[in-house]
Amino acid sequence: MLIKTRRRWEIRESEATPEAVFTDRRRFIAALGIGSGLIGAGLWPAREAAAQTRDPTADLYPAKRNETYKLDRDVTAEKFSGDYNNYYEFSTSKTVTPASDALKTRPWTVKIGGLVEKPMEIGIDDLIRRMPLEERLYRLRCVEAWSMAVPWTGFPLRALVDLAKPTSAAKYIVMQTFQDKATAPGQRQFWYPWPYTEGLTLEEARNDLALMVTGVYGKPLPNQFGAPLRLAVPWKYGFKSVKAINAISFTAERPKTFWEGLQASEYGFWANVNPAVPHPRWSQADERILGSNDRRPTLLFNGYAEEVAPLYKDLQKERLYA
Ligand SMILES: Nc1nc2c(c(=O)[nH]1)N[C@H]1C(S)=C(S)[C@@H](COP(=O)(O)O)O[C@H]1N2
Ligand SMILES: [Mo]
Repeated sequence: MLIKTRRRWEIRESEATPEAVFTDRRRFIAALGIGSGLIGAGLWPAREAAAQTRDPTADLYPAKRNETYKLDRDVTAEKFSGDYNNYYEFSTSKTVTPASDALKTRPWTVKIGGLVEKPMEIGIDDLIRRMPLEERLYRLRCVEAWSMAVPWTGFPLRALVDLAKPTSAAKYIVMQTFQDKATAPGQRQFWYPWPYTEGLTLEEARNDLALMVTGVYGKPLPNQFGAPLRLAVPWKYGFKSVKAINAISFTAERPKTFWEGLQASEYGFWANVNPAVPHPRWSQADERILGSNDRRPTLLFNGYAEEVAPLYKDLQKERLYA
């Protein structure tokens, strides 16, 4: 066998090689059909092995990359992006594993309701198989002034909106995270407005950039990234990109979001990235690149102005950037 001796203390190739090489190697392993053999032999870290064997859609990864979406920087290594997460259901520190591994992501049902032609409940595997999966390289800018760049796999949110068929009265899409105090200790902290709730206008949801994410680094999403379904809206601060979604509804009213509920003066509904508009307590002018001490200037709409600025031309009276 090719990858036979791998000692526990040796670093994984995914950490040492560029992402593209990593993806190719995975494709190669999948082609040989030896993935499960490797897992069985204990050559993969246990946690990853569990995720790989459990996921009934694993055969869909890696998905073909959509080359439209380019980065202006290197992809962040998974050892950094997968080890520095915001996931308040599990911890308010950046170390959410292994706590987040307690979440069972199968079976998983997504409820779609509100102002739609026909409300439905759909199993996650059914949903994923009905949607056009692709890989996109996206930046993510957290409101805390750090950023990363990752290869998400997912499908355009627009495809889900089309499936749901909102009525003409619908103006917003609202997405919520699961609620389960037994597995998510953070949800026992009653002063947070659980469940984590986020929303977009329907026009934003239909923008090409809005992506529903089911995987990353060429494989199904590890739990700390928000498995089995999370949002990626890269022109907005990271807190808009809600994780572990199990309810989606269409409304006429703008939803009250989780962070708005906690501190409306600091975290609003729009939350578009803008280096010229400081957070009340810190500058947003630049950002720390995850996994390094390098800082880079933050860009308007996180570098996606060309794609999304037109969405806001008639909304200048709104508090668009916080
Ligand atoms: N359900 C839920 N979704 C969430 C959060 C959270 O605490 N709970 N944190 C948000 C924040 S602040 C950020 S920056 C991103 C972080 O995503 P990552 O951990 O994949 O980098 O997830 C967002 N989605
Ligand atoms: Mo964030």
